[in-house]
Amino acid sequence: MKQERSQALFEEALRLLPGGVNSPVRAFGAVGGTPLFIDHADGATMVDVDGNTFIDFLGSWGPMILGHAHPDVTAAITGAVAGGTSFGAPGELENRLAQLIIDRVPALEMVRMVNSGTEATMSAIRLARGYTGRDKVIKFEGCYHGHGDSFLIKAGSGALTTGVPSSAGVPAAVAGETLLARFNDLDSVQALFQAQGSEVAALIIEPVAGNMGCIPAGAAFLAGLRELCTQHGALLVFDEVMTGFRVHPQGAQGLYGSTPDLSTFGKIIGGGLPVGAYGGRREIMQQVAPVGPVYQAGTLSGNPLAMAAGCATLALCDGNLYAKLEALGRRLEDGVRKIIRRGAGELSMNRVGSMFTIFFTGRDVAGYADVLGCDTDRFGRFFHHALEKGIYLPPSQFEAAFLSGAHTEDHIDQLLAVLADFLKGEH
Ligand code: KE4
Repeated sequence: MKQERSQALFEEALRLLPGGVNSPVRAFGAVGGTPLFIDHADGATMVDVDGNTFIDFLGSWGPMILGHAHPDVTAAITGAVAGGTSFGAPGELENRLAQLIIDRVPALEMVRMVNSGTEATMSAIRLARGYTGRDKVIKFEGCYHGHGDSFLIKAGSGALTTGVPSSAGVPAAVAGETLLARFNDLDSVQALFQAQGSEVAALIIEPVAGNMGCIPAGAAFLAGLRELCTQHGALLVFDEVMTGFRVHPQGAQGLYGSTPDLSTFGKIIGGGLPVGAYGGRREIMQQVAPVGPVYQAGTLSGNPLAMAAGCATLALCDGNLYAKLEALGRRLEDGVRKIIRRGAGELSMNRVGSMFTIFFTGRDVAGYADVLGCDTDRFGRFFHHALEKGIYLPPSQFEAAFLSGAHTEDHIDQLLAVLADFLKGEH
């Protein structure tokens, strides 16, 4: 595969940007090789600067549920841009997108728009702390909620899994306010609440994890989290930045029938433009400035172009789209399971709707410990085998892949053929 232009641009980028990228996972560190510079994309395909065409199963890490350059989204943005790009004052489109989100998620009475998923989760935790007057936060090993200090935490050696920084620059004092539990392990949560429940402001979870690969939470586990949070007066926060309007018209909370106290969103609600949001019951959200004491702000929050793209995207997230995504996802999963049954090699798969991960392990993957058993070198070889065959997957075993309304059965069959070919080549 020709890569001269990507290589030249990457060498230039290495002089300009840390690691040559504006977000670490794009640097191909987990799979090796030179990251491809994308020139343009349309529907389910992306074309790089060397003219290589790929079926895109990354979908920009989740936002592109309609596929790239959907004409309605493009028209909404170009229509809005003619009227100016930012005013720093309220605009009607902010009401429109807020209403679209609130109408779809029963647990929401109010939302606040921000510019990224990280801003949404950071703000939701600050709000939970302000609302409860408590400082501790419980999160789960393997879940990612953006790069806020309270989330860049790994389990410490302490008996109560008090957090320690997983990144330089995170103060130990901040890390000490984060407690770590194990995904799909209610006992690990119960132990934390029993020991420090009166200090816990919030428990935050990806209801379908996407950042250790795709791992759905068990329904009983989520129900148990709801009970524990209610019992101890902590807020239950669903981080739906990835799952929101991805796995169900009402997000994962609709899929599971759960009712979190706060929810965070991103990705799809911006249709590819920078948008995040957090929301919940009115009595909680009224604690947010300027009406309440919890401060949060942003120059470009509610930006008219981003609002236009989000409104156009959500308007098309209808029953037909979710039915199509489920049919395509089922076709893919059936195909992978058939390959697994043929005993082609140690392989596992999780899928929720149009979000999935193929794991290179022989074990079922229900939590972080299972993921750590994956053969990441084998995944790297598969990633590059697929790339050579015109298939663009997330460049890490610990990520979720996505389908869009622009994918077809033929795209699914091409991915299945590439997987089967790779496994055959291993023997
Ligand atoms: P952003 O700040 O990247 O918009 O959102 C942070 C975030 C919050 N919560 C969840 C559940 C998320 O998945 C994310 C971001 N997801 C990653 C993909 N693993 C974005 C890709 C990247 O970091 O470049």
